[in-house]
Amino acid sequence: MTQITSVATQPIAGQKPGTSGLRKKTPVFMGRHYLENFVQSIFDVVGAAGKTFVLGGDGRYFNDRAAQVILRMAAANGAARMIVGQGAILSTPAASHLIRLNKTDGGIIMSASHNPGGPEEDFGVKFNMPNGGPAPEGVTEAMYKRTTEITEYRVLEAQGVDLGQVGRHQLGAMVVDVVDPVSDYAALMESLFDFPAIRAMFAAGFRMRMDSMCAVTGPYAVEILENRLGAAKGTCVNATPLPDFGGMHPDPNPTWARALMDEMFGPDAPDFGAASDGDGDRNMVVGRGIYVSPSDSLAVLAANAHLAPGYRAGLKGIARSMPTSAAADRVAEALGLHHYETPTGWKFFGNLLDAGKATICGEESFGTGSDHVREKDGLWAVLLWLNILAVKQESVAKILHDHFHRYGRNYYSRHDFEAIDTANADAMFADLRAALPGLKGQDFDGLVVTHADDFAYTDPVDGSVSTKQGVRVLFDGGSRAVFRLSGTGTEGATLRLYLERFVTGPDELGEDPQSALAPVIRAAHQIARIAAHTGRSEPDVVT
Ligand code: VG1
Ligand code: CO
Repeated sequence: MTQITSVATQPIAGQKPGTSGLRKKTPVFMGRHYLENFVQSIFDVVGAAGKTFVLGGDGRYFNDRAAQVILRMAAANGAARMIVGQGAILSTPAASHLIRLNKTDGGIIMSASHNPGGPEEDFGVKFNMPNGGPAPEGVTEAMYKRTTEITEYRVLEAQGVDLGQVGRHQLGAMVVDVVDPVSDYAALMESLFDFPAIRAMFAAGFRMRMDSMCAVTGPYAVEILENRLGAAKGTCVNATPLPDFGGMHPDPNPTWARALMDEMFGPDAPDFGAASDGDGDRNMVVGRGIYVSPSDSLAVLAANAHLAPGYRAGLKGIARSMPTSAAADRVAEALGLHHYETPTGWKFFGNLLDAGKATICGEESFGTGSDHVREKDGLWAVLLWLNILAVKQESVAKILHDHFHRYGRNYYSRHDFEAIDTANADAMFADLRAALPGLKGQDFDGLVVTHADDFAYTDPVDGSVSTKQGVRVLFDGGSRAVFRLSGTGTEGATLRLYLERFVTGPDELGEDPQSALAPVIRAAHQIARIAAHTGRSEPDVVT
């Protein structure tokens, strides 16, 4: 007999979801009642009785044990059925797809995404809605409020379910369906892209390197790229998900995906390179000898999406997060489409996608996706690039070059200053916000401020308002600096400084972004007095 136990608990401070779910150091998550309090708060807000949820994670340390706890709590809270990826594995986009495909009541994803994993690193939990997208702010706020009042949680006294075994299991009165994490997702990709054309390109000798960074996309990449599309064996590297991501930082950018960058800029570089993050929603793409910035990737994908069968009818609109460069806006304007500017975080795209206002969305942080799911999707972006390359029969370098000549170039870079003392970061933003009204008209190193504000967003679908989403300073000539504090870190504060400068062309299209942006970088440092507040004058990570 299985029995439901109510366990007395007390609120634990700080269980406030950030940009994407609740992320903490793994030992914090493994602490007494920590996971349980948060999961019970999720169920208290969304209700579990009689419902069906999807459950999976990126395979990081504690993923397997957390899954068993969540299952026993779901059963105790009266859930009817859980759909779980085999081994408790699901990439974030695959989870989003399963939520939609099975018309479930939502899903729980165990991931701290691009944050490192391991006993001393990070863990995370987020809830996705029945539309497959991350819970909006109103819902995560309610969950947080619940964590501040919680007095008990419910758990089923039972042995764990064998999650290694695909098929139907029973946990108390609840059904647990363990599913292959890859097959439904792979079928979705096959429905969107011209697999025969991509297969023909590989068969003709096209070479690629896909670096899964020992995180969740390995099995997906091997099945889709090597097995279904015929890419050479060994195309996929670091393709086995490991609990500590092999000690790597599973964040696909030029700093953390160094080995891929070296390969792509080396003497015998493949035609195309890509990497993805911990939970598989981010992507970095690289051509032979050329890096594609995420903002440019979004613009190129939007401009060429019609070459893929899933987007042949054209796009309904294009959305980007505010700090993302305006390169995609220029494509939207050329195509006569609406474009939208949202706060950082994929949850803000959900309503636009549901309402049919946007088809393609993107963020500067290596995230691109479309209305096929309600999350950003790393492999989707890689496959759309492959589809475009297969149809155009041109190199990545040529495609980018032509794109810049047609639309102009938005030079772009993000500078991250990590692990800043939180009080110092807060003081810097307080000063910056106080200075905003007086900035207009001021000259910083030859750049004159035309507009400065704290970005606020009114959702065009449900009218909800999100304030304090990043400080923007616009300069004459179309340059821009944006300041934000990260909402995904687990240690101190991280300042994100986003820099942009537009050049129409045809001259000056081939500069190094850091030198093209040098005046904007200097102005940004002066305006926010970064060194005075943080003691830092150089960023830790440049993307
Ligand atoms: C970062 C990125 C943001 C992204 C978020 C989640 O947030 O800037 O664009 O949506 O991570 O991505 P922040 O608050 O640290 O800037 V993931 O792949 O970590 O789910
Ligand atoms: Co991610």
